[in-house]
Parts: sequence; C-alpha cells; structure tokens
Amino acid sequence: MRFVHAADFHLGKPFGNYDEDTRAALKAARLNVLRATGELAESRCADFVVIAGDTFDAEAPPSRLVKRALDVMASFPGVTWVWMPGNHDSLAGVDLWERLERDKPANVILATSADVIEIGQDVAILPAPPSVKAPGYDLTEWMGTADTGSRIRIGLAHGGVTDFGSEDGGLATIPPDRAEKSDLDYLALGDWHGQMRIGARAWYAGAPEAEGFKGHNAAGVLLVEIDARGNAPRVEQVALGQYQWLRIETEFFPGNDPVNILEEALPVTGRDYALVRFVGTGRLGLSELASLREACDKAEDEFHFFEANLMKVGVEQTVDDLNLIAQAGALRVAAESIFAATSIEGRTEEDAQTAQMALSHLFHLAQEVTQ
Ligand SMILES: [Mn+2]
Repeated sequence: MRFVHAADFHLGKPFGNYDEDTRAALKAARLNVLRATGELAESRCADFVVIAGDTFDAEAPPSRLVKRALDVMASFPGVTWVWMPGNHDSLAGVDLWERLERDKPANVILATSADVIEIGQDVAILPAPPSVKAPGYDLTEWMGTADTGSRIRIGLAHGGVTDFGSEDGGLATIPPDRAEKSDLDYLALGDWHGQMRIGARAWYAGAPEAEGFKGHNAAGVLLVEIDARGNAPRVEQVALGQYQWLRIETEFFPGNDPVNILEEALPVTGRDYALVRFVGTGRLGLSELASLREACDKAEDEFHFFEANLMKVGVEQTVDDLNLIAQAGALRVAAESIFAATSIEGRTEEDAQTAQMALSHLFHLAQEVTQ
C-alpha cells in the first residue's frame, strides 16, 4: 500500500513584505504544487493523498481560490484526497468547511471529525482535525481506542509535538510516541514547515512549496509505503517545490575582492526561482564596500528576489580611501569626523552603523563627482 503524505500548502498566503509580482508568483506556486502533488500520486500509483492541515492560509480564503483548489483535485479523478483542517484553516472557519462539503468533487473526502475513515478493504484513517486555531489539548488521544479491525492504521494530525514545538510557537500537545502508543502504522503530521522524522512511524511532511528564510529542511511531500499491518513504513522524501529560499551569510576581509567573494557565495543555477537574503559580515575598505554595494544592486535583477544586508560589514580605515573622498579642505575634515564616528568604542552599534552608511554615501558621492 502506498500513499502521499502532504501538509501545509498554505494556499493564498499573502507574502505581504514582497512586491506585487513576487507575491503573485509565490501565490501561483502554491496552487501549482497542489497540482504537482496530484501528478505524483498518479505517476507513482499512490492509493490516496492525505493532507494533514493548512491547505489554506486562512479560515476565509478568497472564493475563487477555493474553486481553483477543488478544480485541481477534481482534475485527478483517479486520486482520492483525504483532506483535514489545520490550525490556519480550522473548523472554526464554518463557512469554508460547509462550502467544501457542498462543492467537493467525488474523489475528495473531508476529514472533519474524529471518526475512522475506511479506504478500500485495508486502510483506516484516524483524523484529529483542529476544532479551533489552538484547541490546547491533545486531539490525537482518541486514536488509541479506535477499533479498526485488521486494517492498516494511519493517524492524521496537525500541530506541535511536545518535545519539539510548533511552527507558530503555539502550545504543542501531540506526544512524540503517539504512533507507538496508539498502535498506528503511521502518523501523518502537519504544522512544521520542513520535512521531519519524529520517529520510525511519525513524520512531518513539511510545506510542499518553501516559503521563507527560516531555514527549514527541504520542501516537498512524502511517499509512504506500508507492506502489511505492523510492518515499518518506508518513507521517501520527494521534492516538488518551485522556489528556493536561501539565507546566505558571508564574511569579508579587506584586500580580497568582495565582488568575487559575493559571486562565489551565490547559487550559479536556478536564479529565476531563487529568493536570497544576503548578510555580509567582517570588514572592508570604503572602495571595496562601494563595489560590493554595486554588485548587490546588480544581483537584484539576477534573482527572483534578492535582498542584501551589509550593515554588519565594518569599515576598514585606509588613508587611500579618505584621499579618494578629498585630500584636504572642509570635505576632508567632514570625512575624518564621520570616520571617527564609525568606531563602536563609546557608541551604540546603531550609531556606528549610521556613521558607516554616511561615510559610504559620502564616498559614493565623491566618486560620482570625480567621474
Ligand atoms: Mn502551517
């Protein structure tokens, strides 16, 4: 028996901190990865797909988006989708779940109550749907007493595991040994947005499409195979997402070409589909820092999204750099006085950074004037 374990699609996630094009692309990617999940189920002959919560990012998603999601599921008539609410789209979104019940295609089963769902002759699914965003107690407890005969038992739950924590920092209530305690063959978890093994029989599927710089493990879904009741499941991690989110931190040293070092730190391929948050540390001379800034500006066009934070790069004093601003006169006096303020000694880090920015700007302006 083989099935796909997915969770946390977060359809409709707004990505409010990004520009309009990026937001639209990231939203579209979420619907695309739902389709890719159906394609995987079809091509790998999975008996069904379980979604362990947070299909939608909110309890009242746009009506059109609900229609699109149902259309995607309907377009794989040979795939059965077992769809459970999560904390973002909990049963408190009454209108949403009533609509899904009304409009869902025949191949979608909603797991909206803590009752056994029988699939075919051999499988029993035991869902623990969140009634509200944060129920505050362990919804999986009933699984232990559920009578499922000789069927393979698959638990379906959404939320934090007690010895690990939860995605949004909420109360974690699921015991890490729930699968063993309740005689489950497998516990399909949602909530944590990276793929993670909790035990031999319990996994977080993670978000199928990556969605931030938090440093989660690979994005995708899990393909789970169980030969017979009681046998250990075989779990295959399948990458499905389109976008890569990378937080890259690099230390700079004066005298080493910072543009080369930046280029080496950045991915070579797949730039159209990469979102990069770049953080520089270390120290650089003024002219080196200026060329690094310029290279970072260029990188903004190279990637789907690129943001550089160079606030932690300290300015290395060299007379040459100050000479490039001015050799003498009032401008030289100003440059030296701003330079003195870039030292952290006797200042807050913020004030020193402001001075660094001011000195870089002055340097930049002086360069433009002489060019
Ligand atoms: Mn989630």
